[in-house]
Amino acid sequence: NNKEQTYIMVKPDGVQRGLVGEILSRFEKRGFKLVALKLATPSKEHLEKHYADLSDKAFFPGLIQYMLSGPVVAMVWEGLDAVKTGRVMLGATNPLASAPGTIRGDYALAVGRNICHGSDSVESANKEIGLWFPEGFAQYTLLQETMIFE
Ligand code: DAT
Ligand code: MG
Repeated sequence: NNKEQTYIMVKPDGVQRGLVGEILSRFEKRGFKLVALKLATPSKEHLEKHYADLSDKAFFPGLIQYMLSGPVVAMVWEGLDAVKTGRVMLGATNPLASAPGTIRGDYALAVGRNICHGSDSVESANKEIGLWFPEGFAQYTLLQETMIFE
């Protein structure tokens, strides 16, 4: 089956605005399994690795500065099509284009303050999970799994 893991992060603005519980709750209620979670204060070098693909963009320094402005909540969610569905739940990168009902479409306005991050492919999910959770994480069975997955 297409059970995947995706890296989801509440950015500093999401933490400051008290949206951690709301974002967690949306993934929980959708039926995804929480497999890793921590509050983190990453270094500049760590964030530059996370956003390495964007290093030649004009907004890159501002992006790194914003990401350094406070703690983030790092998490890994597992379930059917978790990468693509996670992106749908976040909404478009620019909140002005995010549909209402998505996290960004409900809570954000500016592309440089868009509250949350989600992996854009299975390949980048694996890379990001390795970067943010080098310690690994425990596996467990979600007891309600037979009610969520066929
Ligand atoms: P996403 O976060 O939806 O995967 P991305 O990987 O293209 O989007 O960019 C990473 C982050 O960089 C994005 O969440 C916000 C910021 N960003 C992207 N495009 C931007 C732009 N044109 N101006 C300012 N910040 C931008
Ligand atoms: Mg991205």
